[in-house]
Amino acid sequence: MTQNKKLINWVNEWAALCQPDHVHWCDGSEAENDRLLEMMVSSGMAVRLDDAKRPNSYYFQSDPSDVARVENRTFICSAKKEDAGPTNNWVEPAEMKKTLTEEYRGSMKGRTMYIIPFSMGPLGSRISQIGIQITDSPYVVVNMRIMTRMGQRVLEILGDGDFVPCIHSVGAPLQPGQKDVKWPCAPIEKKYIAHFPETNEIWSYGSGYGGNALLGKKCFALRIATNMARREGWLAEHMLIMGITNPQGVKKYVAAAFPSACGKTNLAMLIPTIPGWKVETVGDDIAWMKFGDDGRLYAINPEAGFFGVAPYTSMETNPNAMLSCRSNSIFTNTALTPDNDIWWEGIGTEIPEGSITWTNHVYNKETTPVAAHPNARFTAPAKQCPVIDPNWESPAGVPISAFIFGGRRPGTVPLVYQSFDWNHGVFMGSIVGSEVTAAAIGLKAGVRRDPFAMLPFCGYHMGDYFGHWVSIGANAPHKDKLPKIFNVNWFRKGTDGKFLWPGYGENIRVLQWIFERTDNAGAADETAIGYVPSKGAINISGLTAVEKSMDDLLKVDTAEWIEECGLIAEHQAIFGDRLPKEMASQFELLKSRLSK
Ligand code: SAT
Ligand code: MN
Repeated sequence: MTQNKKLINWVNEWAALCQPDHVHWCDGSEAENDRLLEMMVSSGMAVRLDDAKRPNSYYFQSDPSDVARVENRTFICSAKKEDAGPTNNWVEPAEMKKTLTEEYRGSMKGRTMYIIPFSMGPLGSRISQIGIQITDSPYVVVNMRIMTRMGQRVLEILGDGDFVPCIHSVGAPLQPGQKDVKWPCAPIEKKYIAHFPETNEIWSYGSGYGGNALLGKKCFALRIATNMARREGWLAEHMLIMGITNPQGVKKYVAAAFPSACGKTNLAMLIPTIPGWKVETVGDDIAWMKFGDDGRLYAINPEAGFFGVAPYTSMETNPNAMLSCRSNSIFTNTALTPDNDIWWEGIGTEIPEGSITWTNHVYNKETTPVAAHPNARFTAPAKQCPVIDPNWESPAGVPISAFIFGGRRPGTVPLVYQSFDWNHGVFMGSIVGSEVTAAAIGLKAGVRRDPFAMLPFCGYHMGDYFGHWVSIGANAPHKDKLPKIFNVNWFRKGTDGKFLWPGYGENIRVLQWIFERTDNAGAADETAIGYVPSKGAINISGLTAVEKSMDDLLKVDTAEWIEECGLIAEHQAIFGDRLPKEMASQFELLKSRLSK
């Protein structure tokens, strides 16, 4: 197992506090995985899906109250309140630990405590990090096995080194003889997703849902890692990573940030509609980046799987995602068909008669609004993606040529534009806005600013985070090798309220322009907001339907942008004196360009 003293002592302390019936060190083997899944099937927590249709795959229904991340119960417990900033909930660390220690006391009674050693990123990469998660949820174990590199191999690489300690309990101890429920969890006011950035610790309590419970993902790879990255001069971002190859065989990698459930997985796995272009996936959610010896920024995907939104994923919208979850996958809160397969809204077929909804009722068109929860998820191994990039596990990472930001904006924001320089690009990232997604509960619907798509994931003061991005540019070993920065908006609408751009595979046309711009090619016009494609610079051959929309798609309307500036001013004001002076001056520059 391990000789790591810190690890052994830490596990012993938590076992003493949580009082599980058993402690199990996960080796990550297939046999262990099979045992856990069989156990969950026999306890009624899981359903094994039909082996012909969906080999080695399982179905789960959560408690109806435990279906998404809980942003209002997520805390950044920095020593000083001002370091968590205006966009995070804060509780003083000692107070949070005191409260939670009482919750954890005896919380694993009647359960097994699993110890999960995991690596975020390819084993042994200089960009990777090791974490150890303690959990009392076997559902978490089998998901972590897909989403991370997990098990004995990680302990061997860890040796007596340091790790990020991650504690998780579903917060539902069992009394002697008490029968377990299908999805144990605690009520909302007892859920806590707490991060201690100065000590790199994660304490999660009361929820079994993905982003709250698979602690490698948002908690470690974003909230804790943003803190590490800031201290050490690298980037931990909510970004997909994709490789794009042009018809001449030239390949470039780009990283793109969009809010959760905004089409990021679709873009990462896009099937180009124009001949000769190829897209390959490195990651669909998170990127960790460090400068290489050649001065370029190299990215790894810290994850090993996809935790994707199921509804509206289909062979039409994202065949590569559908094929990724063909086997060896876990489905949560989808519907279950009578022949033991999964179904969801937008999967592309009619719901089979007699299907069971995510709330475990027989589906009835008249009385049931939806069969799958809008935030139903598939957990699928990344290596099963038909277009997984050959370098996706390269320990060196892949060199990034462009950053792309985007959100859902029915107006104002053109289909694509490029920043004038690095700091202007940081400013563009800082003003990203999008509609609220179903992955987050406890929020009002509508457009919200989501800087860098990091609003729920930045583990420190967002103003300081903008400053960190500025400093990455200022301290880059070779400024001319920094990625170029772009903003896209697939969601612009016409006066008739219809989307102007077809999206999906056609997005390659926008990527083509971005690809060309990273080579200082591709025609562009200088506007007040940045470089916008010149007329005819976006390749729309064979897409006659959008020809008449191109002017509207690329329009930069001064009046709309002056109105936008009013909103940007309100947004910047949130950050007070922690707004970097570079961001204030970028805003001044924008306003003066608009007034010309
Ligand atoms: O909800 S999760 O954090 O698990 C996934 C996401 O929001 O992208
Ligand atoms: Mn995400």
